[in-house]
Amino acid sequence: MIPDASATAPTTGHDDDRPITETPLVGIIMGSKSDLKIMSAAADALRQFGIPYEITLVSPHRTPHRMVEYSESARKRGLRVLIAGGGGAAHLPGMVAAFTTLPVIGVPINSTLSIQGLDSILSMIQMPNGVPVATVGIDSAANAAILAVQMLALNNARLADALEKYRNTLKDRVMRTIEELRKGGFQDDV
Ligand code: C2R
Repeated sequence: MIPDASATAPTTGHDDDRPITETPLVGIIMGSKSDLKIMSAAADALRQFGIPYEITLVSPHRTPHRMVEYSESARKRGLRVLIAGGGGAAHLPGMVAAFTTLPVIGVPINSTLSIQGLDSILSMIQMPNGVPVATVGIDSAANAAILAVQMLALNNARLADALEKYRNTLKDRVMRTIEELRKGGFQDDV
């Protein structure tokens, strides 16, 4: 079993017609412990949606064999989506994508050695045709998790409903802010 740490949560996150299991559906991996402060946001978001996940470190250059083993075993172990974060020469998402046909979401990280995250994002986005990585914004680990939930919601009505509710909370927050601004004298045109 590859992961060092795993976390599971009950409730939703499974095909409607399947029994609920605690098997991780999303694998969160990153190049270094120093990425955790960013990547933990992905874990937090998955927990909010009740998605069982696993989280561990995999470095393509420091632990290349572990990377291959993790990627090749991911589907067999029941994972459906992988979220891979890295800083600097961030080859993790692309190389993981080379070893699995699971969807891979890349999170470029503005780490200590990074050139403001630009090197990381450029290492991820221009993948060769046939081996895509869905790259989110720099440090956007929460968005990576939401994208993973959207993928899982394709065949899960409960998750789709949870996403709808989540979107409504975003809308409500903006509408409340507009009301507060108006109370403070802000005049908008709509
Ligand atoms: P350290 O703090 O461990 O030096 O890592 C990590 O993702 C992290 O953002 C600094 C940054 O280096 C990244 N990292 C890579 C690789 N391994 C770690 N780019 C690799 O093998 O490509």
